[in-house]
Amino acid sequence: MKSILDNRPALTKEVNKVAEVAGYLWQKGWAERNGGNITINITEFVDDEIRQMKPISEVRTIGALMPNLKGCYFYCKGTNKRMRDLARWPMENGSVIRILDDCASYVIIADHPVVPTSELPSHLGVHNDMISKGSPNKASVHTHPIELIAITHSPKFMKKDVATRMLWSMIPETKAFCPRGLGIIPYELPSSLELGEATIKVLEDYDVVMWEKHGVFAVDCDVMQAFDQIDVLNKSALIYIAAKSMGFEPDGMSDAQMQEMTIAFNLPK
Ligand code: 2HA
Ligand code: ZN
Repeated sequence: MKSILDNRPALTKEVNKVAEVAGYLWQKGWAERNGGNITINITEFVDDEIRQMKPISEVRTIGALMPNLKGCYFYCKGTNKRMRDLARWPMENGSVIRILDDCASYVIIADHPVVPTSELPSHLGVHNDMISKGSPNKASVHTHPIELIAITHSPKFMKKDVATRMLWSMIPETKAFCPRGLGIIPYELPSSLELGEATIKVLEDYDVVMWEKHGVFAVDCDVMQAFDQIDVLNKSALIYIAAKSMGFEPDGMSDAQMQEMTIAFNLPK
């Protein structure tokens, strides 16, 4: 069977990275059932032949206006699809969509009429916003990392930057590789417009945001880097929990040690 990936090595590489990350999310226990979703702006890999491809779905509305996404193309995980299946069969568990000229609707163009993720309005809203700011970010990942979600069940960690400071102080790499920290979004209904809007707002100051008692949403230049940011944050949460289960509150790196590292690695304050 023909695939949009045939003879397109650059696009294939991007989709294969999504599949690899989907496998990690499953192995880490962050992607139960159909949990989580990934969207990638693949417009830079689209050629004339793809632009001519006929829709394989009816026209579907996004539910919000996305003025910067006219003629853009995205690979999206399918709604109700499993990350563990996507890891092996990315084009059966996700699809490529084209945003139409009204900036409010889309069609699926390949390979199968797999309907995109339930969080599509949040994801596309974020992509729309990143384009408006000239951001190089092309990937957005939503997943359910166990230990990071667990800390959101404590109100003290829901205060601005309390979780960020704790996570950064567990191991020097965390601030180095997630230099903007973890933004906090108080609980909102999954898939809601409110959740999407809050995500766009908090992403102005962070690359990874926490949806209280639900999961994280991360953006980066590619899917692997978005995954890495979540992974280093969750590693810190694991160290915190390991210390707590040994019966003590971890000291964390001191302010002086954090400061020294921030200067040495040229990180934002
Ligand atoms: O796609 O995780 O938040 C399943 C979800 C929705
Ligand atoms: Zn979710």
